[in-house]
Amino acid sequence: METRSCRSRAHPSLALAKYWGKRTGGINIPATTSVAVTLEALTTTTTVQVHPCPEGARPGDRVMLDGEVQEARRFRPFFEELRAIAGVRSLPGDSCFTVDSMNDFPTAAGLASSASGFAALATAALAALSGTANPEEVSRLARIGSGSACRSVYGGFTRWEAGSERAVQVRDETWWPDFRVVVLPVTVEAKAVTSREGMNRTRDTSPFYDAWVGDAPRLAGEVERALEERDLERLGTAARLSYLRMFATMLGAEPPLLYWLPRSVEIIRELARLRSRGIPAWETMDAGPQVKVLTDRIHAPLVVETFSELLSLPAIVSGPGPGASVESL
Ligand code: 2P0
Repeated sequence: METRSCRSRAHPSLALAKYWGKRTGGINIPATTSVAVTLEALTTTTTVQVHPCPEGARPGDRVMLDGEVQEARRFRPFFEELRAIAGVRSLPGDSCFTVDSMNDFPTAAGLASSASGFAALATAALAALSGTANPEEVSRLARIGSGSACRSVYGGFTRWEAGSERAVQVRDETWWPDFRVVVLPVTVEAKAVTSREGMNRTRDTSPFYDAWVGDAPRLAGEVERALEERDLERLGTAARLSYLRMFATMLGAEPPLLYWLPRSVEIIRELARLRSRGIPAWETMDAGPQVKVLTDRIHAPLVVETFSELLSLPAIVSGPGPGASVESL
C-alpha cells in the first residue's frame, strides 16, 4: 500500500455538566450524562500517516505530542478499535499509524487536551484510511481514546448521555453568539493524577459516588434547559453545582483528590464578589487547578482584567467553536 496522510483540527470540550465516573463493561462508558461546549480559541492540529508497518515492530504505531514521543500503552485500545473498524470495512487494517499532534495551549493541565487530541486523531485516522470521517463513527472511536473526546467531535453544545458510546450535538456554534468562556490558567504544570485514575479511584472509594451519579441527570437537564433559553444565570448556577458536587465526591475518595491551588480558590471567591455586584460570571473547573469562567461577550474583558495578575499564562477568551474537521487529505 502507499502511504496516505491526513491533517485535522479539533477544539477542547468544556463540560458544563460533568462526566466523572465510568460504568463497568465497556471502555469509557460514562456513569453521568455530560453537557458541554466546544471551545473555539484552543486548537489541536494533528497529522496522521497510514503506512506499511516497519519490519519486526508490531503494532508499530508512533504518536508524537508537542514534539514528544508518547507512551504506546495509552493509545493501544484506540488503535485496536481503529484496526477493527478497518477490518469490518475491508480497509487496509494491517497498516501502521504515525501521529504528530500539536496543541496551542498547555497539555494535560486540565484544559481538556485529551478531548481535542483524540477527536482530532480519530478524525484524521478515519479520513486517512477511508477518505471520509463520519461524525457518529468518529465520536465512537474518539471515546475509546478519551471519554470527553467524543463530545469534541461536534461543534457548539453537546450531550453525552450516561451509558452511551458517543455524543450528540444539542445546538451548533451559532446558537449563542454572545456566550463566552474565559480560561484562567493558574499554572502550566501537568496534573499529578490523571482523570482516568481519579475517576476510578472516586468510583471505587468515595462514599459519595452513588449520590453524585444519582443527582447528575437532574443537573444535566437543568444545564440543557438553560442552554435552550440562553439563560446565563441559570446555566452558571447549574454548572457551579455540577463541578462543586464533582469535587465534593472526589474529596471523599481514598486517598482524597484535591486538584485546586490557592489561586483557584482566590478566583472562586472573587467571582462571588463580582456576582454580588451584578457581573454575570460563574466558574467551572475540571481535573486540574485552572478556572474557567462562564460569561458573555460584554463582560469577558472585565473578567480578564480582574484576574490577569494572578495568572501564569494570559487568559484565553473563547466562544463556542466548530467540531473536528479535516484540513487536508
Ligand atoms: C468532563 N473531565 O466532563 C470531565 C470533567 C474532567 C472533569 O472528561 O478517562 O480525559 O479519558 O475518559 O475524558 C476528563 O477526563 O477521561 C474529563 P477518560 P477524560 O470534561
